[in-house]
Amino acid sequence: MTEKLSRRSFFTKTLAASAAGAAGAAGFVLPNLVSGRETAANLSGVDSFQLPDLPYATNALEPVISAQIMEIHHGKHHAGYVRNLNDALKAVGIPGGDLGVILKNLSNIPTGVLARVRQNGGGALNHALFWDVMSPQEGGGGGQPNGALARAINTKWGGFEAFKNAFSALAGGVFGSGWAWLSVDAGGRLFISQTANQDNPLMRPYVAESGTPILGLDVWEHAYYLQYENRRGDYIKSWWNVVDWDNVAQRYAVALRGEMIVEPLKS
Ligand code: MN3
Repeated sequence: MTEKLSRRSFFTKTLAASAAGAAGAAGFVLPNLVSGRETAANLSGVDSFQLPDLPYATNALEPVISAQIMEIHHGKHHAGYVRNLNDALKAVGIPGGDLGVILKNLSNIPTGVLARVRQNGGGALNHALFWDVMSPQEGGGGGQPNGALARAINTKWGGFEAFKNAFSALAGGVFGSGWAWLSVDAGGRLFISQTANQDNPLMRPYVAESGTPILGLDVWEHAYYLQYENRRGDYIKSWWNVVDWDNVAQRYAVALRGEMIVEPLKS
């Protein structure tokens, strides 16, 4: 299977499930997913989710993120989350669906697989978003947002530099493994937060502040240690040079409508 096909397959499944879930109203009601135990037999050998391709070559983000890190991070870590998520869902007969919906409704997941779905579903979604909100510097990465997103950042933090400093401090302050996020809350307001492990702001009530993430920074050691060793602050400082603000702005516009882009935007 080519990389293109596996990417399209990830889209198709998440989008098809989104359409089904949309009928369930604005609250991201979990549609039928946990009533499908009888379909478990039909799911054997079927992967609900597939690893999305990187939207650029593994060396495209150098010198900010090395090709070696990208290869291991995407090809081993992200692939492992997707594989383990599929295994957990298959074990209870949940036929996949919209991963964003699943993570917003974790309390509906059977307790026997809840931890595995939370960890690996989070890992699967978080990394898909992470790859997508970055671009090579010559491909639009870095700089500053403009338009409505820039205005919202200015309103909340008083300027882009102040926002960057606040976000960087949060990311640098994650104890152990986790993420820093820029998200949109239910009232359409921006907020920044940090989460542990592979949690993300969708995971109400498991996170202190819930909303729709539009930008995430992975500060697990696997994201930077091979290149930056213990210097997480240097990794964070460099990372701003590959943030794709056009991508984040598109996610912001959709999040203001109470929806989330789960599938990568880049092809
Ligand atoms: Mn990671």
